[in-house]
Amino acid sequence: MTATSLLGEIADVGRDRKRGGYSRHAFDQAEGELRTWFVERAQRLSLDVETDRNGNIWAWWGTPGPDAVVTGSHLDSVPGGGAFDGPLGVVSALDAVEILQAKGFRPGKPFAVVVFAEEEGGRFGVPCLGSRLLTGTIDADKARALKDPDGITFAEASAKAGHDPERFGADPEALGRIGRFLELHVEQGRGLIDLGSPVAVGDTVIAHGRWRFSFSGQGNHAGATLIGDRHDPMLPAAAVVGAARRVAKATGDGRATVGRLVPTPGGTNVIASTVDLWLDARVPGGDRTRALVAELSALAKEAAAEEGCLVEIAEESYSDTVTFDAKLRDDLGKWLGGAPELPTGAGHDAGILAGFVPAGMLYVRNPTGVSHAPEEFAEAEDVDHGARALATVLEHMST
Ligand code: HGY
Ligand code: MN
Ligand code: MN
Ligand code: MN
Repeated sequence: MTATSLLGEIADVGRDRKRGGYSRHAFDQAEGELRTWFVERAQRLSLDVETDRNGNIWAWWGTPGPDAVVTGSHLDSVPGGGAFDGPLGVVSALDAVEILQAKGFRPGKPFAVVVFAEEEGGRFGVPCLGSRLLTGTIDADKARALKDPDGITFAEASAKAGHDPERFGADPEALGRIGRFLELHVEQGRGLIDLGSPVAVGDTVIAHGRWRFSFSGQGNHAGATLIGDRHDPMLPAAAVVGAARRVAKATGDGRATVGRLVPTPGGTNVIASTVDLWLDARVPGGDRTRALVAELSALAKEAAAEEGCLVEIAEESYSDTVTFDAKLRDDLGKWLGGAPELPTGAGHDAGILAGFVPAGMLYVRNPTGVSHAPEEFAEAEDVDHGARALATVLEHMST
């Protein structure tokens, strides 16, 4: 494909998935349309498509088998996300196959393009749900019971989309086939802008996790209730939001975000009875992420007690710092003529798989440096450069 048509396809995929509003699991109708797009695009390349027990979609170039070269990413998005986070990796993987097929290359090993389900955790709350299930790093019962903001469970959503949630769980056969995994992804920061390079090789993913803080107080009348008679859960919640920035800043390189805060019942003239907020915390190295969360938890309990409220804090997901396979990382750099290496603060399916198979990443420059927002972008020539770079390294890996 030409760079422009490649960019156009990514924009189309990105737009399609936006129709789903907040991120949807691969089983959901919005993702269903994306699945249809992926299956049709893969079949045009004579790839054989199958969906595994956990809803991840595999497009095989030749017969599935051991020591497979696997590349791909995800199609789901965050609420209000851009078009490139996920689709760039999937479209580039298909384009890389097209490039290799056009030059008459045939892989000397089993080869697959994969789309992992629910990577953002935007619907069911746990990121990389499809790759965590595949690798057995999330309990299948816990996964089945995960609820979306409308109270629909992952099991219900999956069954509605024609899957059997009872089959969820570790898939040693599918995992055992992967020889090496490589994910191409749009960069989600300014690294490549500052390096002045269109492509970089990933080296680490910093530790990251999500915690739910549930504050409960006394719902009441906004006008008739004197300040001294209030137990307003919004107060300790607000204290945590402010402290998250202060505590993260104090670590020097940590990040803490409250992007989602839900008061119940949520009336303008009603003092909330409960307030739920979700903390996304990420600090490079060691146990510093959990230390940051412990500091914020202590503050939350103190602020809740001061307002005569209660608080419950639950860890919803956590991933330790990941370092990608050193040999693959070095080979990628060599095959790409010395592309720079880049750490990332964003989580990826490659980060989950890195705990089980040699995994690596390639990043493509994002000239805005913005991600998880509509401004997320990649120039046509960088998109094209990324797809060709992916084709180059996949040829080496598959020979
Ligand atoms: O949240 C992340 O780090 C990634 O974009 N899923
Ligand atoms: Mn993302
Ligand atoms: Mn992503
Ligand atoms: Mn990812």
